[in-house]
Amino acid sequence: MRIAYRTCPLCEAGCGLEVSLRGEHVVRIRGDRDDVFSRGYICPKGSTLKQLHDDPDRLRRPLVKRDGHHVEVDWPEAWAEVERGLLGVIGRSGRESVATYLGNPSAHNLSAMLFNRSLLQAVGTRQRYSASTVDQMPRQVAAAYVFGTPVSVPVPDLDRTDHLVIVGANPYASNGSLCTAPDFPGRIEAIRARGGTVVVVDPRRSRTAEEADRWVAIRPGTDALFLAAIVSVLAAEGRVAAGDHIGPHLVGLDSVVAACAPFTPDSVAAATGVTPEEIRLVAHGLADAASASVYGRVGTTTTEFGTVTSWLIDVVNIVTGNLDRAGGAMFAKPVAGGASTRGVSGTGPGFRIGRGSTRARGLPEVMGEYPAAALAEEITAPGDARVRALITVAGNPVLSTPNSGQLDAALADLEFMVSVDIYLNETTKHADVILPSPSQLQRSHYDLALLQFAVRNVANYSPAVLPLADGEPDEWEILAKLALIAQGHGIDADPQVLDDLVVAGMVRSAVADPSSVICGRDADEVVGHLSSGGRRGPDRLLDFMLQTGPYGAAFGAGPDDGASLDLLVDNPHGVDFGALEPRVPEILRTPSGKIELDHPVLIADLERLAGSIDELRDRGLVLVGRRHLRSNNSWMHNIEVLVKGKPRCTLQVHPDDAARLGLVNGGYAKVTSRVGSVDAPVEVTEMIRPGVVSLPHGWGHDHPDTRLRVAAERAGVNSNVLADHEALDPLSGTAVLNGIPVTVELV
Ligand SMILES: Nc1nc2c(c(=O)[nH]1)N[C@H]1C(S)=C(S)[C@@H](COP(=O)(O)OP(=O)(O)OC[C@H]3O[C@@H](n4cnc5c(=O)[nH]c(N)nc54)[C@H](O)[C@@H]3O)O[C@H]1N2
Ligand SMILES: Nc1nc2c(c(=O)[nH]1)N[C@H]1C(S)=C(S)[C@@H](COP(=O)(O)OP(=O)(O)OC[C@H]3O[C@@H](n4cnc5c(=O)[nH]c(N)nc54)[C@H](O)[C@@H]3O)O[C@H]1N2
Ligand code: SF4
Ligand SMILES: [Mo]
Repeated sequence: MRIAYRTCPLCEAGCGLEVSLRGEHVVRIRGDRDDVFSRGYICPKGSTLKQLHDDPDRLRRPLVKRDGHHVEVDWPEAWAEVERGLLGVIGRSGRESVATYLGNPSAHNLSAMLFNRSLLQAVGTRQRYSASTVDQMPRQVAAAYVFGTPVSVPVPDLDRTDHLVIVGANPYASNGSLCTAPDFPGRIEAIRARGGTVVVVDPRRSRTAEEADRWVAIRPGTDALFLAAIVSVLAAEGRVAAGDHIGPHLVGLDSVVAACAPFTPDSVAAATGVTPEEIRLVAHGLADAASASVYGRVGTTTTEFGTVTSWLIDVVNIVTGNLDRAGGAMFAKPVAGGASTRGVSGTGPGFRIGRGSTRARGLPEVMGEYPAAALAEEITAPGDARVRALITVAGNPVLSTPNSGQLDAALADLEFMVSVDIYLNETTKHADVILPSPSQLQRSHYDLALLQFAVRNVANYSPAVLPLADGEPDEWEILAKLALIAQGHGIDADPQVLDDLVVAGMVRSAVADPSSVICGRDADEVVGHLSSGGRRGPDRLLDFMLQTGPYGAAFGAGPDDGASLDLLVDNPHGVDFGALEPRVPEILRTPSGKIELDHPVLIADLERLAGSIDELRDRGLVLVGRRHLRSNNSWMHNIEVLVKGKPRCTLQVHPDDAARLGLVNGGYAKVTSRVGSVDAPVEVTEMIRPGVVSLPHGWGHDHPDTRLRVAAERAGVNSNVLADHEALDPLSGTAVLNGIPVTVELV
């Protein structure tokens, strides 16, 4: 028997796992009680890394499509097929005819975090897509305008706050997002246990709402109105006070407050469905609390005012004096560094979008990518510059992105597609080649992305629990080889060569960067140091980031106990660098070096918001999503222990609406939007406000030619057949997945 420790890579909470093994057989997985961050907490998904590893449907060998069917081949054959297909399209139609789509698990994957960039560079296309534009992009865009980088996202200081207002998030199901906090539920309960208050703003009485002191049953898509009204209430009462710690570093407060003034509680009550009294109550709760924090997530970002809503969350935190102080909304200082710690404090180029635009609709680039909602039309709309090939990495856009029926058809139309994925599913069934990455237990891990949004500054590294099979490449080697092939280096090109180039590039730019702790050092010496002991690939790059990060050992120039990979290897339960500390003004990277609260793009969007009040008020039935603790987006429905039990893909309907529409519990309803229609089983429940129905996303596993035997038995329906690809938050290109106008009728 041996025990291995491993951070769970399935969601943003990053719980520590204790894996018991007999030889190479996993016997048990439970929470690691000594983990410095999660302290033994685990959700039902965490222990299923074993089932995931053992899943007979999980791909272990590459698949190539022959005569319409996928067959297993060996790696050289798969690579030859990739080279033929990819270079064929590039040769005929150019690099812009190749699109890339990076999915959510990339953000939980050290290989992908460090080598996707090389792949994108090698392909050399602006046709880049990812799950960001069906998720958090608005939150990042708002942060980039105001604080200067897209990762300068304030998180609620959960463990010290007296008053938490959760808007459009359900951490009891999701375990939190853009707020890395293992045992988020326990942290919420601790707020109440120490006498604090929790308010949940959600059209559904979610599990989180049930645990809160107050549930505000807002109408979907109207949170920006609600938040602006809070600002207007506090301004009218003369209670706007950013605090002495923020005031000197803030510009534009007065103009923002003035711009919010017209959004009085009376003027937004009908559209939001929240009474003026209740809006005032929430405003007063925030202003009266010793410390408070507003936190918003998917229910706020995937809406037509996603960016302005995210910004208004920051505005409310600022006007109540809660930005960047204990118990308020604070910034993590990631141990491995990131855009919020690099470069020169107090200066930056300013954020802008629109370096390029999509071919069919002219939608602007945002953070180097185009809206996922535009991918289908970029493939199908006639023209020389059509997308003819697609590379997906850890993505399932056929279930995850709007108007998925259209995308499904478009993918069938491609000349070539290659997917790096672990399943033959609704998306990868279209791929000519599927390159399987090893299982989650077969690779090392560090949460490079999500620890940038953690409620404590911690660092946790896990080596691979299980070895790779003979000849099985690690995921970074797959991505590096893809990059090399896309660059024309051929199928025998060695990923190790690219790895050496990447590390040398990183080191050289750091030693030449006056703001780096290793500025002026000898690059070769640093590379030698990193490579001693034979470290390569993501681990070597991670060591570099840890050593040069804000707590770094800096190859001997930093503190003795400074961060390095060796330090983390010696501390398998993680290293705790402490509670969040104030970071303003050090974190600011705006052109002025201030918090640019009144960025003209954001102020201007308030006009669009004001102009939509009547339309939002008059909207009929709308659809929202939801998550379940035992499910994970679209891809964990093949794990029997997670999906067993009563069906979860149901249409939740309030009893009043059910009566009006003639729907009965357990019956079927046809849900129809502008772009599509699905038949779903009805669940009549008081847990949703009237006028709103809810269907979870990620289901619809009834596609032929997939290999998901367990999932197919409980296929469910795909809610994104209903999401309209034309409905976007224009500031971020993010799809409207919540608040979709629908009609519902009895089947
Ligand atoms: N209607 C509606 N739609 C939504 C949402 C919603 O709330 N409502 N939520 C959105 C959100 S927040 C997100 S993040 C997106 C997710 O959208 P996507 O990222 O497109 O989809 P996932 O369901 O995460 O699919 C992940 C894919 O990665 C594969 N995979 C899993 N692990 C690995 C790995 O380690 N390596 C590789 N190479 N592949 C792996 C899986 O087999 C699967 O094919 O969906 C969005 N879509
Ligand atoms: N178990 C599980 N955990 C997950 C995932 C999963 O699929 N399953 N996915 C992971 C991913 S990729 C992400 S991004 C996170 C997401 O994490 P969360 O944002 O916490 O996700 P949800 O649980 O979907 O919660 C969104 C809530 O917003 C509400 N809502 C919908 N529309 C509106 C609106 O217009 N206004 C307001 N105020 N509320 C609204 C919904 O009813 C829902 O309760 O979860 C992550 N964790
Ligand atoms: S909460 Fe998230 S990180 Fe923790 S065990 Fe569950 S899936 Fe894994
Ligand atoms: Mo997400």
